[in-house]
Amino acid sequence: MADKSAPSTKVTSSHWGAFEVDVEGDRITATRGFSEDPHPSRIPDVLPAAVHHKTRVTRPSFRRGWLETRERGGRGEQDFVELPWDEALDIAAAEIDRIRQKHGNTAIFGGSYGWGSAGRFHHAQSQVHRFLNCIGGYVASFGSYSTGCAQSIMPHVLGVDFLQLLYEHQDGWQTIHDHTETLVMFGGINPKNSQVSMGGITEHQTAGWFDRFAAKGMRCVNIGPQRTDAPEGCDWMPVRPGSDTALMLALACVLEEEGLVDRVFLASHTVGYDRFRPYLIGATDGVPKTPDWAAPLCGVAPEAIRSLARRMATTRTLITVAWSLQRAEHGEQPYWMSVVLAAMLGQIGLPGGGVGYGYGAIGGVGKSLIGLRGMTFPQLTNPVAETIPVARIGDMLRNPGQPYDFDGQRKTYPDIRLIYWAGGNPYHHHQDLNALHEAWQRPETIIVNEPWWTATAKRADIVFPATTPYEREDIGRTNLDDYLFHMPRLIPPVGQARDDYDIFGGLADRCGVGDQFTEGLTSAEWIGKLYAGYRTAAADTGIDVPDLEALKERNWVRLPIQAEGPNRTFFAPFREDPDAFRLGTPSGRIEVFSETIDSFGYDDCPGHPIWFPPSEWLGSATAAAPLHLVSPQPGDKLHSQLEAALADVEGARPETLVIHPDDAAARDIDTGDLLRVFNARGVCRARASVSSDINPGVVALPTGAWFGDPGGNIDPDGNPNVLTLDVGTSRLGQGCSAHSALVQVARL
Ligand SMILES: Nc1nc2c(c(=O)[nH]1)N[C@H]1C(S)=C(S)[C@@H](COP(=O)(O)OP(=O)(O)OC[C@H]3O[C@@H](n4cnc5c(=O)[nH]c(N)nc54)[C@H](O)[C@@H]3O)O[C@H]1N2
Ligand SMILES: Nc1nc2c(c(=O)[nH]1)N[C@H]1C(S)=C(S)[C@@H](COP(=O)(O)OP(=O)(O)OC[C@H]3O[C@@H](n4cnc5c(=O)[nH]c(N)nc54)[C@H](O)[C@@H]3O)O[C@H]1N2
Ligand SMILES: [Mo]
Repeated sequence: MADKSAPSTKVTSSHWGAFEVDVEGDRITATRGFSEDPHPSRIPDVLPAAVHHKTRVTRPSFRRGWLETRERGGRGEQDFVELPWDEALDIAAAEIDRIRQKHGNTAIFGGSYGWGSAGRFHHAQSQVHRFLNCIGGYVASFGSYSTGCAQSIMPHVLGVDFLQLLYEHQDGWQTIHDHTETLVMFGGINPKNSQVSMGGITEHQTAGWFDRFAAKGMRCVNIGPQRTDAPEGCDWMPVRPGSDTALMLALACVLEEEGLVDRVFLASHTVGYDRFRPYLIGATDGVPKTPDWAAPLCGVAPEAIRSLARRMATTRTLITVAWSLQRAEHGEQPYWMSVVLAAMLGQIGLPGGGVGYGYGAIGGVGKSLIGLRGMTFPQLTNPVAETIPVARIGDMLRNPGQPYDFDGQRKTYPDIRLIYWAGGNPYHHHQDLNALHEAWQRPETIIVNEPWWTATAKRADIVFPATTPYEREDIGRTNLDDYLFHMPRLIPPVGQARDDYDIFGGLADRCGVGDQFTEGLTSAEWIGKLYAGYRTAAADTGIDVPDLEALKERNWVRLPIQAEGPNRTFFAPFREDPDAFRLGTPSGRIEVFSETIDSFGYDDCPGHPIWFPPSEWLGSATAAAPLHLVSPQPGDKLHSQLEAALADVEGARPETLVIHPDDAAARDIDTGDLLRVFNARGVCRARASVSSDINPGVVALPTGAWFGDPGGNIDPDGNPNVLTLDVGTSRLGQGCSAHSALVQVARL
């Protein structure tokens, strides 16, 4: 522990990058950007206030109705009773035991989705999963809110795990810089989002790359509802949200009409184009997918579509697609269609050509690093096989025992009696929060480990106060970054907060699996053990990393793992010899038509890409809900983290809603006005920002505000998830459909 009298400064790591922290006595007093970072994030500015905020959970707390009578309703409405740690752990362990004895481990939901914090040992999700595995397992969740739909569709189309594709088989920024002439960005590439990366991003470089692209004369086209989704200097082609597939089909149709299709590539490297082409040219449904057909759907003039298609066919073109496009109803389609369009252009496997996903979504995409094994706290094996697609939690709670479809499987929702959440905030991340609040009353018991009184903590029965990364020692190291950090313990735990490891250790002891959970090791011993394993694996790759004592001394090191020269993705050898380097699809080729998907018989995701209008988009706008709401990631924070202190900043809440001048004028709205944003699902407040950087008919309200009162009451700080639609992307992907929502806006 720091000497109380001597102020000190240390560097620590986080999902938004490294930063310096000043400590005086028991308090964090200030933060500053890290010296090696060309564009440090401002997110930690509010960190000192957040860490010591009055909304910290300071003691184990029990919802009164649950403690007294085990009553289920009333979550989110009752006060909490504080108990000493030992008694609290006794009660929680007895309840966990009761549920698993009576209903079995399939009655425990431990998916516990969320970003938690960046340190590798105190990774809350690994901690809760390991604990639950020790006591016989839990119902887990598959995929992420970020890319769940892509994780289902892309293996069928490209034969590769989507996350592996993202981090190992896409062109790096240098290759794009050297070779790409036209960068066509569906959903943009936003330096605001690449501020963040899972486990950390130390040098923020995306904006710097775009300066270099501009200097080189690369043509960068941002296709989407907001100009601000790409750096200044990019062309903006405004499209209606949810219509990208129609636009891609029209681009493909121009290639067909004008003889620009690379038929040799299609014949040698793909299967099923002959099954798709009749749909494209209208032979199957009498509707050729021409620019004239697409124009009223996507709002782009036919001539602009034609000239973009010609340019794509005659220059080295990289198509990039933001993850946001698959966080929408029928999100499978723009992802699949982007591959088909790239295949028709015939540039897949050429440097700087083809298609890529999520550049700018997080900072790690596009970095070319030599792969080094990361550091993870082993979760052990889950004896329970049941999982749900991560974004179907509301459906799971509403429909126990009911069947549903997912990626070719007929599955049944489990009957959940106990939820354990650590390191995530479903009342931030899930859609249609008023409906979730209803479904959330059903389980018998909900336990949450949290540093702050988030909306999720307030809706739990048992809340254990967790430390933040600044109150414990850890290691910061991810495969997406070339820095390694010792994250020192900077201050003592706030209140009676404990590390997740100690909370689960205490529960494991009481459930009779203490030795299995801890293996007899303290957290310091675990960190030493995991780090030693990491260091040995690094040495096997020829990379020398300091021993733990030396790393503690130095605080951080930069690892020599930057890949030299243009990177070669597996599409390059596949291009050269598709028989020797088969893809992992059934045909070994890119699947324009998938016999597998076709065999599922899904009317919402047939055997080739197809245009489906979403149930909520501008094409289905009504008088009651005439505007399309997109709810992107917040620029000034990570999801709902540090929200407590941000909400105190003068003028920061309610959250800002961007609206076009025409839509504002029709409602007599000026910048700064307080607004009511509403639809049949809910109501929230927001503050207007009138701007022509957004499409008419579209409004943008970022995620991140904490959810307030349930029910018909107005959500005060502006959480867009009171308005969003909680349906799966389709029976194939079952991803979240956050970006498909219609709303109305009025002055408050
Ligand atoms: N409308 C709409 N909704 C969306 C999206 C969208 O685009 N639009 N995007 C979705 C996406 S992609 C994502 S990834 C999700 C993000 O949703 P989440 O990952 O759930 O959001 P976070 O706010 O990061 O939640 C992390 C929680 O962990 C807590 N925490 C931090 N450190 C620790 C720790 O050490 N221990 C414990 N026990 N807790 C800790 C934090 O206080 C915080 O409450 O949101 C999704 N929701
Ligand atoms: N600062 C910050 N950065 C973050 C995060 C954060 O919380 N804060 N979260 C991180 C996480 S977990 C993730 S998953 C990534 C997400 O990365 P993305 O999925 O790329 O991010 P979003 O911000 O949801 O969406 C980007 C833009 O897509 C546009 N868009 C929405 N719908 C459509 C559509 O139908 N068509 C087109 N063409 N465009 C559309 C919107 O204008 C939106 O601004 O961001 C990461 N980066
Ligand atoms: Mo995400």
